[in-house]
Amino acid sequence: MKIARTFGFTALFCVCGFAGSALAQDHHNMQGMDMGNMGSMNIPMGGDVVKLGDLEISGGFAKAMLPGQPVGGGGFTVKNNGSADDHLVSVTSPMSGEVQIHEMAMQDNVMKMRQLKDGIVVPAGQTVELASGNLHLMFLQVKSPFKQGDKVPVTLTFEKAGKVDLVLNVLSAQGK
Ligand SMILES: [Cu+2]
Repeated sequence: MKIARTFGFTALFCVCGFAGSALAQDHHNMQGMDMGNMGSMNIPMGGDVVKLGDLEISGGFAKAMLPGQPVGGGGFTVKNNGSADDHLVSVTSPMSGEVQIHEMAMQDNVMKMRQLKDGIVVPAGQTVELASGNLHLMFLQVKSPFKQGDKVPVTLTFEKAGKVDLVLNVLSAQGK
């Protein structure tokens, strides 16, 4: 897998803190990401399991931020138990001016992250993990830096299933 081979590169830097050690340690998660049935051991410790229609959302987490750091990272896992695709359209949080959905991808041999302005598809019968670095949430204009043990409320909007509130548990800066 191309991404896995590039973990050591400094080009992996991502301002929301997903590059480097977290990616290197979790790259087995990324490799398993397109498999529909993730073992629970691969899901980071996080918030509760929330059900919304056919969707099951779990493992909500955010990373602790350094004082003065304006941008934070986080994620969750969403499983689509239904027979129709759904689509995560947007994420908002009262603790952040804007929440973007990001992906990291190789571009000209450099790992870059970009905003997925159209959100992401959650295919029928599959699990999508915004947690392992490839896909993640990025919190912009964070009002006060997330501290380990804090809770970050977010609202997810899905095209079919609608809106749901989720609480992200703030883990260490390494996402552990
Ligand atoms: Cu990012």
